[in-house]
Amino acid sequence: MKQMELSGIYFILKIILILPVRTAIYCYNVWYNYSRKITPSFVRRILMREAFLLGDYSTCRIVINPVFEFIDSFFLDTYQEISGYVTEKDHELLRPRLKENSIFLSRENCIRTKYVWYSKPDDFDNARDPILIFSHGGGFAIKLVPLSFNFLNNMSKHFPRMGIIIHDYTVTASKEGEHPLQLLETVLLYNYVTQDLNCEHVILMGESAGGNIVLGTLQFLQQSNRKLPEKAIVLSPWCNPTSDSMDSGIRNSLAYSVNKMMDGLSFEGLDIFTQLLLPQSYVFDDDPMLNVEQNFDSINWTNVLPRTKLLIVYGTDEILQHEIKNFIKKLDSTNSNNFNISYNVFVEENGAHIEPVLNMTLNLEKWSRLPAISKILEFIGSE
Ligand SMILES: *[C@@H]1O[C@H](CO)[C@@H](O)[C@H](O)[C@H]1NC(C)=O
Ligand SMILES: *[C@@H]1O[C@H](CO)[C@@H](O)[C@H](O)[C@H]1NC(C)=O
Ligand SMILES: CC(=O)N[C@H]1CO[C@H](CO)[C@@H](O)[C@@H]1O
Ligand SMILES: CC(=O)N[C@H]1CO[C@H](CO)[C@@H](O)[C@@H]1O
Repeated sequence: MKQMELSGIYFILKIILILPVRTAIYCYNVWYNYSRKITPSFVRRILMREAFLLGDYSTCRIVINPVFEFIDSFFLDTYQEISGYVTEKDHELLRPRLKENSIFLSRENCIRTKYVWYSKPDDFDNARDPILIFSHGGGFAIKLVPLSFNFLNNMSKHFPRMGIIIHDYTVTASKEGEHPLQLLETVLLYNYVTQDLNCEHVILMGESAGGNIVLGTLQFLQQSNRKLPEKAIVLSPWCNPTSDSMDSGIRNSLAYSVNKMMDGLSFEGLDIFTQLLLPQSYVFDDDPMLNVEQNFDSINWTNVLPRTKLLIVYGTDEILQHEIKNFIKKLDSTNSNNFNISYNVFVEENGAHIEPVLNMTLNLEKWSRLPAISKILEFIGSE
């Protein structure tokens, strides 16, 4: 306990003393070597990236998550809890991947998850009005980043008739958060929204690790013969969270040496998230619902795409773009009528990881005209 407190204090000291210096040096480097203008976005990217690297495995649990939860609580009502059991059909899908020590082997284990209505019109009509389920990112380990509230708030202003639910799934920074719990919790929430609330126009939205959860969930819903959501939006999805991109040499390629300086995410940071995520009691190496690009399952995606309209957004400054582009190519090669790169993909020029979610433009008019945002809004509003 004492040691944990100490490492928390040590982390905070480093944030105060080292972070400003590192950020200044890296910003200077981006300006001097790559001739990019240092915008507030660059300062934010580099601050986030370097702050995370000053911590270690325990930082998420002892500092970052408590601080984020504290700040989030000013913007959100209390989380509600729902619980349920894995159905027999779902269990059949999981069982081949479960090892002897998995807690999911028994169907007696109750699954619990938390969510909150971020926005709900007083006369919300379950049959007519759209409902958006938001799965936040943070490498499966971190809670909702408070910087997301500008995005969520303006989104709710722009679509006053749309319900927005934020999913507070169990993160890997807590001991019980082993994969595929995040997926099962998302399916549980989806069941609740579609069966208990009878919502008919569901949109799943996820950013980064949340994007991975959305892509896994779509496949799970399809394989378990559920009705799929009308739309899904993934922003900078982490496509291969447990595969090591070091092996493929991507990290050392020339293009990535530039992206590494520009992005808000680092390969070293991803490694920490991967270590926390690696399932102990689940066979994941060939799982198409986890490493969605590497283990791409074209048969299942051929069944998903006609049912769910998918939008993928990423930026050209991202270190994750290589696997996102490959994933898009694979989706495109299924030749679905409901997916083409010109409509279902938006590439943000000079955009970093999850840039649309973190953009701090306060004026609704201006915000809704930012290229990536305007595409997302148009997609949500489309028939
Ligand atoms: C791409 O999809 C959109 C929406 O489904 C459609 O309007 C458009 O015609 C398609 N474009 C091509 C080139 O197939
Ligand atoms: C928001 O996005 C626009 C367009 O990409 C960019 O010019 C602006 O600097 C961003 N603002 C912030 C505060 O992130
Ligand atoms: C027009 C409008 O409501 N814009 C809001 C976008 O979100 C930010 C952060 O919550 C608000 O400050 C703006 O007023
Ligand atoms: C390759 C393949 O068919 N993968 C899975 C797709 O979904 C079905 C169920 O709908 C599974 O049985 C397959 O294993």
